[in-house]
Amino acid sequence: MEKEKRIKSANPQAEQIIEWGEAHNLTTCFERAEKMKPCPIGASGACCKHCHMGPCRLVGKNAEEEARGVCGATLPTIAARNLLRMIAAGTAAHSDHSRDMAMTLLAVATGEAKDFKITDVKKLYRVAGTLGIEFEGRAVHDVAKDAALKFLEDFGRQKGEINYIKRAPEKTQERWRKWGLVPRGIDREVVESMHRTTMGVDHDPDHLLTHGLRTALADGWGGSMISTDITDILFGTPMPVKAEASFGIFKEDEVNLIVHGHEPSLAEMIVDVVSDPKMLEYARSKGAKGINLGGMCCTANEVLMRHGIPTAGGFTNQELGIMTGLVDAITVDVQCIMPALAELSKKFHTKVITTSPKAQMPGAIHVEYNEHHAKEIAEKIVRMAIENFPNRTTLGSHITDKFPVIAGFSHEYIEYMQGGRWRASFRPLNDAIMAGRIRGVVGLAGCDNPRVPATGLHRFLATELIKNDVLIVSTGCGSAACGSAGYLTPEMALEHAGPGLREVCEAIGIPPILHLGSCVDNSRILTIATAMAHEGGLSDEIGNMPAVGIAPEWMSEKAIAIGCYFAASGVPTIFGGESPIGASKEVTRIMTDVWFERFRGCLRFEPDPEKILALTYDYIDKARDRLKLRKYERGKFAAERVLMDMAARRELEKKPIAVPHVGVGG
Ligand code: SF4
Ligand code: MSK
Repeated sequence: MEKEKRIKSANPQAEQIIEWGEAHNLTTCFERAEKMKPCPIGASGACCKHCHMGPCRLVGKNAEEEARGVCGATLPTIAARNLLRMIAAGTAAHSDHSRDMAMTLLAVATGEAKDFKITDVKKLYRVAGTLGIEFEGRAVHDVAKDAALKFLEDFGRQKGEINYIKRAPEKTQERWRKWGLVPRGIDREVVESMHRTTMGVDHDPDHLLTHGLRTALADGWGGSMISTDITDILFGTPMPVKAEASFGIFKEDEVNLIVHGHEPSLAEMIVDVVSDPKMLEYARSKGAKGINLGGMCCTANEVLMRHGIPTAGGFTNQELGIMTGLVDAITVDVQCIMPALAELSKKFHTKVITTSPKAQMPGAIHVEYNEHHAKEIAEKIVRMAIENFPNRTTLGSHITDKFPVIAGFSHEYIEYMQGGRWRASFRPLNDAIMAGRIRGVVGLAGCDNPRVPATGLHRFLATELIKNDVLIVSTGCGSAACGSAGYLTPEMALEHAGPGLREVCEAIGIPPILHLGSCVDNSRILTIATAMAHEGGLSDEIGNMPAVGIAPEWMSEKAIAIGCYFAASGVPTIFGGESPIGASKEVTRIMTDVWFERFRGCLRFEPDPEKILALTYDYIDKARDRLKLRKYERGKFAAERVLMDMAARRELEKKPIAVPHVGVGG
């Protein structure tokens, strides 16, 4: 009997390219994922290779109680150490990206990075306010320099607390202080994680995991939040823009250049350079009608949010993009870049260009980026793409489908859209949740993964959740998955949202899925949750809100760091797939029950998407019960406190103009 063919991607265009690749003997992550079965011992966290007496694999019926590594380590110790190392790696990735942003801000402030400027001065001032930096009557660049130096202190601080901890609701901070979670310095927490997990140091699973949460908070309220704020200051705080998504963004008659990875600075400069008339003329001289810039993964999200640059999609689309045969050059910087790109590109005409001093790839061309010469480097890259256009052949799976996308929902804009310049607030959203129009809020984040029909879980959960009146805020490749399915439009609300959510979306004019940005922009979710807590009527801390985080197709260690800072901040978080610490019942118990008890958040793993939904509704509905909110019933709302009644308006008029309660500045 013929073996049933597995669907590799839920994106029909992606599936078409995969099939074309298979017919042309081109291998992708989808085929490699089929061949490379995960080792069940490592996959469940039961393997330790932290010293050369091992690797030790703790398996067997009573492994939890009886198995020991050569040194005597138990299964819970080994699983907890494995998780802590994942958190440390994820935190390091986000935060090293953030450090580069702080260095760029400093170079802009001191005039060494002449090609950049401070775009959002208001945001700089709000950030300065939070950091305790005087800004009135001072030169913008002096304020920016002080802010950059203050941010850089957060990386190397040995004692004390990272700056942004004080942006969290008081009650959330109290929980952190009670359990010793407040990070001192970002680098310090990462280094201590590596120290504690080396052979013969910390052996208590709860103690290890507590430090894991401290390290994760150094990411969420440290590295990631700093990066989001600096990116907004330098390149502008996003507001809604129209764009397009999927493989149809590539143009047959134009030079196609893709920016892929995570760091936004070079991509921002490329955005400028591609519209330079001299460059367009150069492109025309090579037979192209223009230069078409597109994005991939989170660099895509950065330039999509601020300039409406189209995205070819998320993580699993990167090889497929090259297989369209239409990509003349792809620049990559750091994180989520498949090393397979270089080899694959040799079968086409595509140039793969590595740009980070930290990341090179055999077979790729290296053009090192440096913010002091940003424009010159961007021009060199654009020229390389143009010069490669005449080398294009007809080889490739040319796809024309693309979908409209509305992106650009910064937390500042979300506040603004609920009341305008004078009455910006989170009142309407809180009221809609209280009335039962909106059942709750889900942060749908994380990667897409070739081990499941890629993007399929994002699509399934997004449609089910909005049908049940759950507002979605999305980031990273979760957003790309929704965008490539055509879900990031207001029409999605009309066609698919439940009656309550639809009403709210229509009243405010928003899609039911709000694209908040890249993976580091998960920090915007923390800021939104904090603003909701400050607004009143729901919970006075992030914990106990009718809110859940979901990363159904996660693959990166960064996702684990995000899941843990959500958990520590008070958001129950559900990841898809098998648990990477599933071998240990004790570690699983700590991360679900113990963390929920202490922080009102947790991190759990659930491979069944229907169960992910059931768990999500359970967390949301129980939070509604605890807050004594009206029981959610689809289509039935409490007698309404109108989106904005007079009393609420008067109350809001008293507030300072458009300064978020926490917003960027606290
Ligand atoms: Fe084995 Fe212990 Fe060494 Fe880990 S640290 S490899 S459990 S001996
Ligand atoms: S790029 S971490 S695959 S979201 Fe931010 Fe996407 Fe996950 Fe990378």
